[in-house]
Amino acid sequence: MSIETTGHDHDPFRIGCAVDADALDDPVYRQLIPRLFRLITPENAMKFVSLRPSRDVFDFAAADRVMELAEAEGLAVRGHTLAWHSQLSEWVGELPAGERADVLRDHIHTVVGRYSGRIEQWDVVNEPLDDDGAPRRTPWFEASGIDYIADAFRWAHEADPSARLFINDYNVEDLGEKSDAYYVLVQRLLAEGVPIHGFGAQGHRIVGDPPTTMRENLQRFADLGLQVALTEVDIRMPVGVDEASVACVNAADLERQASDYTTMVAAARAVPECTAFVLWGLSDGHSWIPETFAGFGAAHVLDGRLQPKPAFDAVFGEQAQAAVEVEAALP
Ligand code: 9MR
Repeated sequence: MSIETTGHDHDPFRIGCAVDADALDDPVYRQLIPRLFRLITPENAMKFVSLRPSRDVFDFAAADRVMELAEAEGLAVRGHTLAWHSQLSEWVGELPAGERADVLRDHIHTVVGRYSGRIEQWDVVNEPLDDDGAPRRTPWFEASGIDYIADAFRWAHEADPSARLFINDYNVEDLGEKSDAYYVLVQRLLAEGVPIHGFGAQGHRIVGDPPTTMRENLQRFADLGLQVALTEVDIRMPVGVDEASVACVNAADLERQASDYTTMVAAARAVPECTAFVLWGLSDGHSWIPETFAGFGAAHVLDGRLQPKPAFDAVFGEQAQAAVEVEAALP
């Protein structure tokens, strides 16, 4: 499979996946990623808690491993994520609110600066709004109010003027209350001259409930001059166990899942400014879903034995070579 080189502002649509730095020790995992994907997102390695064991210490070991893979294989990287309320080191919450803005500025300058010129897109602020569109009461919000969002983008831009800077959230694929709130927020940030370049819709979905207005929704952000991306796609389904205690799924759900992936890929591809469609993990065996949603799983397009599911063709249909690449990577 040929891997095209990537530029910045006029990227073609790329299919990507989230990479678990620890799993890179597995040669099959390591080999399969560049065979299938042209873009990767570190799943956890660039989160605050991973990088910052204490205020004075930065630990870049896991993040650097993901960058080594990307650079060895010519893959674009989506950095994830700088200002988020989750996976935030406990010591941040213990700081007086007045010191937190300094910590965030230092964090963003150091992390974005370290990888300057090497990370194409950054999820600068992740999940800053609640489902009703109100600002989420995060430790960063408590410290600086809503201005922390603009500040974070400005600091990231100072540290790497070439990176495309995204705001990212879940439940914003379709038109609706939450995506409307983002639309208003992004317009305000742009009017204030804040360097924001992208809107990321995570795309965590449940089978049988595909987005219905995703193209229109993404296009309105694109029409503001932004890139858009599907940043963490998976489509979970109920998972049972058979008499031999083997996990099993309903065949009809696999077909519905393929149809839902088809719907999402088509809507994303229909927006010329959509630069990425990122699957969250490499397979059902590397997915956050079973640990988080009891009774659900099988959200990916590859199963736990790295075998393509019906949804695989929905995503890779235009690359007939993809299934051959999976086969070739298996022992
Ligand atoms: O996939 C990630 C999982 O390994 C972590 O335990 C979890 C902690 O919240 O975060 C997962 O990734 C999240 C992503 O960074 C932001 N959007 C929601 C994702 C699923 O929780």
